[in-house]
Amino acid sequence: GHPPAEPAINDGGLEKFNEIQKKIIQGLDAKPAKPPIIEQPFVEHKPEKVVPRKPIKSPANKFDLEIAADLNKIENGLGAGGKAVKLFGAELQEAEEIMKKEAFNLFISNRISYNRTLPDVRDSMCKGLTYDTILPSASVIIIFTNEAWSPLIRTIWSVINRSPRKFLKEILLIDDFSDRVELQGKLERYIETQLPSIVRLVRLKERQGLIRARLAGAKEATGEVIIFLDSHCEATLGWLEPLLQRIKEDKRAVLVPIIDVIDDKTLEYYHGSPESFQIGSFTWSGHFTWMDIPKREIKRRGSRVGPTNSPTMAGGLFAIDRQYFWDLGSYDEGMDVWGGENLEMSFRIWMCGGSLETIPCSRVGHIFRSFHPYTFPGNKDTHGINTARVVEVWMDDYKELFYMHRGDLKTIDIGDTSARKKLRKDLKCKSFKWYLENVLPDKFIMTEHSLGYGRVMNDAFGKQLCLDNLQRNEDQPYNLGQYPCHAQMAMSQVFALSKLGQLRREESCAEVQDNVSAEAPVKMLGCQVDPPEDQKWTLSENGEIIHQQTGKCLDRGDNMEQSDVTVRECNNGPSQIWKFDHFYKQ
Ligand code: LR7
Ligand code: MN
Repeated sequence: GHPPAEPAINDGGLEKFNEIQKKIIQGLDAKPAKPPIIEQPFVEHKPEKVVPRKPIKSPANKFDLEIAADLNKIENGLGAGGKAVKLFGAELQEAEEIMKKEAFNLFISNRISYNRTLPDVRDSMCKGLTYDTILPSASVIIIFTNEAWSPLIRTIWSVINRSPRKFLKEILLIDDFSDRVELQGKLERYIETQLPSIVRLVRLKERQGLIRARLAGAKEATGEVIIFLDSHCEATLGWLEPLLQRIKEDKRAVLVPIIDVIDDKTLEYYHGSPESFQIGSFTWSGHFTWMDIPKREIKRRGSRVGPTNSPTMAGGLFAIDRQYFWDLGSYDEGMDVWGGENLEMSFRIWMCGGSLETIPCSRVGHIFRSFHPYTFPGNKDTHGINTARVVEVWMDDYKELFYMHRGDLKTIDIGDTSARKKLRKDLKCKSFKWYLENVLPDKFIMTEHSLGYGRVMNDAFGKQLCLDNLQRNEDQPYNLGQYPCHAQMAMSQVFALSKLGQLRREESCAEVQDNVSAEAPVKMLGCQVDPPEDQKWTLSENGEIIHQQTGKCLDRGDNMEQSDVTVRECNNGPSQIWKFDHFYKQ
């Protein structure tokens, strides 16, 4: 094998590394990808009958004027049927200014009816399904911190308008210590005068973060099933019944709807093809991702609209039997603000005897925002710290794969996790290995499925370069790059040569076109379970990485700085000799 790696001579990438860290703290790197969107014909439907407003008991006050003024802003029919709203000129400019602060188009949202109609986006097979007349009752819990007024109110109305009254026991609004003016007295007044009495508001006395805010909601709830929603959602027709039906059948089934995209700029409710939805997965860096439904799961679930086993959930929108929520250990109270709780709960559900399922006939839209429009007290990387708690408690030795991407978190104080470790023991939960083998059997595990992994270094010309994704968007094909090696392994420089011959990252694989000329770029694109011929590589005795189909060698060129790598005719030169941090003999 190769000798162990020397520490990198010049860590020129530190600045960039810090840049990435900053992004992670802001949650930008952690943003889940939007599911793919395939347009289908638009079908409008009328909402359930709107609840009459309550007669106002207490005397009129200043908030009534504000509430009326808000209603005056609303333009008849704008955004109806979930259609996009487009702005021009001065309005567009004003909206863009607002978006910089709110992370979505509040200007448009304020003009769209709180009760707007939405398309019936469900698979046609859903309309043929029938549900029991007696189903468990639901408490819908909407947590928020400094959410803008109109998306919050629209979320509430969408639930009221599209949930059969006999199943909707209550809507609980949990205010995680907002200080936006309009969320103070005006909100109580709105609830009192405009909303049915099933809506209740609970104010937290200090900022708790979304995890403890949800816990507070669950403690207040009285329904048999609790359903959590983010505060910028819209529920569509028939969203509730299939969730309640499935929990009635199996109390240990935790359910997520299909989460549709509400466009952050136009407020369009996208209606993707019903067959194209994706389920949740995760990356070793500790982030939630979407994945296609594996063939074996399509076979197992039988029907296109059957409950679809999902390895993880996005976290914001899910239904769970209330008792089961507590029996299963609710949430890790040691987690702050945002991030990680969704993977914690996903692993826990599967490893401790439950199942996590996507219910295709239940569809709820969510505004995917480009940043978090609220503060992170202490400016902490809560996603990273929370995720470190997850890996310490649930991932056994596989936690090393996480630290490989987030070496910075290995030494940071993540608080006490002993209560959660005890919970895992008490519930007699299975191992993470079991989870990987049974719930995510196709997941690439670098330490088990490769011949070599880590940084891939080239020492030519007295200056070490490493393979690097150069921060290029991994959701689409990109050219494989190189960059001065980081002293510590950084996310952008983690690569592996898999036993199947893939030169890969976690989800992208290196490919070279068959009919290339003397020198050709190396494309990184989505890996496949059975790698195609043009994505196969071998490692020679002296460290060349040879593309099988073309017989060409991975080559650094004469580069000394950030650049793209290529393949060239093999020549045994130093620019073609690579070594991995970790290397196993074939
Ligand atoms: O300190 C806070 N207190 C809160 O009450 C921070 C947030 N919140 C509220 C906030 O107002 C919102 O209603 O918590 C909710 C979620 O916050 P978002 O909307 O900023 O989160 P997100 O949609 O960007 O992130 C997703 O991942 C999070 C991980 O912690 C949560 O689980 C979110 O609920 C989750 N959102 C979804 O799953 C919606 C679909 C997104 C996808 C994919
Ligand atoms: Mn959200």
